[in-house]
Formats: sequence, C-alpha cells, structure tokens
Amino acid sequence: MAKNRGFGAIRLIAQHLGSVLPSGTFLCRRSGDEFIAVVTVSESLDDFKDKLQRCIKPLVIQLNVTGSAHFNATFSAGAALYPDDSGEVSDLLIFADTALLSAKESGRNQIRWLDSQMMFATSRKSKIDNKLALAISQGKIHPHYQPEVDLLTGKIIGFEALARWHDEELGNVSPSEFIALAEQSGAIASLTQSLFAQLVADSRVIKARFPGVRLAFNSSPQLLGGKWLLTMLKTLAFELEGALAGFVLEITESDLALSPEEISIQLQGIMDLGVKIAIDDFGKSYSSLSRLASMPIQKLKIDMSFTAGLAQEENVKIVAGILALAHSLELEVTAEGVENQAQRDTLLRLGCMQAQGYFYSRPLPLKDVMVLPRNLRPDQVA
Ligand code: G
Ligand code: MN
Repeated sequence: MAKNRGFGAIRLIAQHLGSVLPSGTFLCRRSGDEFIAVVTVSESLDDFKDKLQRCIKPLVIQLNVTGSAHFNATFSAGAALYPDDSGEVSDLLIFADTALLSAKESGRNQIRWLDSQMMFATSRKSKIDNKLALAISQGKIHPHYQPEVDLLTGKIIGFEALARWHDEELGNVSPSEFIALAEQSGAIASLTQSLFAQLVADSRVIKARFPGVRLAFNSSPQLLGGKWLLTMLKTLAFELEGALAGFVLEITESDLALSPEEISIQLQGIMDLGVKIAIDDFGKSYSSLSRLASMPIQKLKIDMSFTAGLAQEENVKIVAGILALAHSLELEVTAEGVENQAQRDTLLRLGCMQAQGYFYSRPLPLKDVMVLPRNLRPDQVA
C-alpha cells in the first residue's frame, strides 16, 4: 500500500515537472525522488535562471480521487551549465549533484547554480578519490606522532599516531578530506593496515628512545563492526611476539552504539592482545553511560572543545564532571587540545593528570619525534 502510494506520488511529481519545465526539456528519473532535466537556454542567462526558479515552486499533491490524502512536495535543484562548466556529461552530472547538495544544505526548496567554490571543492575531492588507492599502496600516507604528557612534569608518556598525506599536486591532504572517501570506497581497511604496519615498525625506535611510552592509533567505526580489526591485530601480534603491549586503540563514543555483543567481543579480543581501549573526543557526541560502564574501556580523552572553552565556567564544570565520572569508573583521562598555560593550570587544578595539544607539540614526523626531549615544557613544572 505504502509502496503504491509512493509510486503514485513520484508519478505525479514527474508529470508536474514535465508540465512546468520549458517545452523540449529532456526529463528522466535517476533514482528515488531524484530527476535529471536537460533544459536548453533560449534567452539571457538571468532570464533563464528566473524562469527555472519559478518552475520549482512547492506543489500540493492530491493522492486519490476523493482528495482525502494530500501532501506538500518541495523541490531542491542543482544546476550546471554546458559548455561553460564542462563539456563532459559525467562532469556536468557530478557538478549538478554538488550544487544540489548545496541547495539541500542551505535549507531546501530552492535552486543552486554551480559556483567556482563548489567546482574547486568537487574537483579536489575527485582528485583525492582518484589518487587515494595508489597513495595507500605506495605507502605515501604516514603516521605522524603527537606527544601525550604528564601534566605535572611535562614528561612524554605516550604518542598518538595521526595519518598525514602530502601529495605533490594537492599539497597536504587532511584526514578529514580522505578518511570519509576511504570509507566510501572500501579503501579504509588497506589504509588502516598500512598505517598500523608503519606504526609497529616505528614503535621499535620510539620505544627505544622513550622507554615505557604508549602508542595510540585510531580506527574507523566501519572496521569495528565485524572481526576485521581484531584479525589484523592478531596476525600482527603473532608475527611480532607481544609487540602490541603498550598500544592504545582510540574509538569514539558513537562506536559504542554498534551492536553491543559484536563490539564488546571484538574489544575484549583486542584487549587480550595487550591493547588498551580509549574513548576519543569524549563528551562531543551522544554517550550511553551504561555502555561506558559495561564495555571493556580503560581511558577517556576529553574532547578539545571543552579544553578550548576552559575560560568559561560551564566548561570547567563539564570537565570536572567528566573527571569525577572517570574516577568512579576507574578510567584514565587525557585532555585533548591544550594550547596554553592557563588551560594546563586549570586542568591540573581540576585533577586532570594527562594532556595532549599544541602547547606541548604538534603531531610530528618520526625524524622530529626522535629529537624531542623526554620532558616537554620543563619550565611549567610546579
Ligand atoms: O579526533 P582526534 O582527537 O583523533 O583528532 C586529533 C586532531 O586534532 C589531529 O588532527 C590534530 O592535529 C588536532 N590537534 C591536536 N592537538 C590540537 C590542539 O592543541 N589544537 C587544535 N586546534 N587541534 C589539535
Ligand atoms: Mn584520536
């Protein structure tokens, strides 16, 4: 019934579009409620844009003959111009999609035309997408390492591995640009494997220079669902005979929302290899406190937005609350994003003992890690 009703509505929308768009328009349904229209510009571009704007007015749809069921349909549209934007059909479709996304993000019920900013973002994104698999297989994406310190003494107690990619053409490509693409294309598994293999290799020299440090790495939620991550780590642990002791896996609080049986079995298996589990960006998203208490977790990392806001009393209260919660659950705590001495002092006063952030060091390539002193900011020692 619902299905028929859905098809009925789509058919009515298609008929409506056919009747309001200029005659001679090619119109087809792409998927779901998405249509593609190829419209010829036969007047000045400004007049044409006005005309299209009028075509996509909201519509009230009557669904059955008695008129008892009706609903409002609004239209979002994205447009790209041939040949100005591109001579290629495939590019034009991608550009129109980008403009459509922008129309939806700007509140829907409107038409958006491709602009140079959207075009730049789209072409950078598709270049990153095209280069990603090769960059992974050639080992061009490396871990950089950001120190974690003991707040009281400034002693380096660990490092977090963070993926960094420098491309000759694209410059520095940030993880926020390539991780989502790697997840979409399925390359996230090979990326994680490559980064982890580099981390393990680097860990020998890092641990020799900084005895007892822990090495943290991040995992995509996609890899936590099945057994992939556990299997990869087991294989490495087997090859390295215990080399995983001292490693820390960082997951986010929303990862705990995955099926509890699945995730706790995998996390427990990972812990059994000697790896500690930390919750990254804690406090930023939704957290289930019962999951937090029942899952095998040893550490929280306070999201950097709270550290950045420590000048406001409300953030001081939140951080104090997180520290109290961590204390009762017997979890370690690291504050992320410490950028100045005032934040360091407030955190210490609240009883937070570990931190990470630009005040101490940015994420560094291995060669720079190796020349770091064992204590950062010794001037800060109280
Ligand atoms: O989500 P996660 O905590 O893993 O992300 C860490 C990111 O935050 C890294 O990309 C790192 O470069 C960045 N970062 C680390 N320390 C600081 C800091 O002190 N200030 C800001 N603004 N960013 C930081
Ligand atoms: Mn992290």
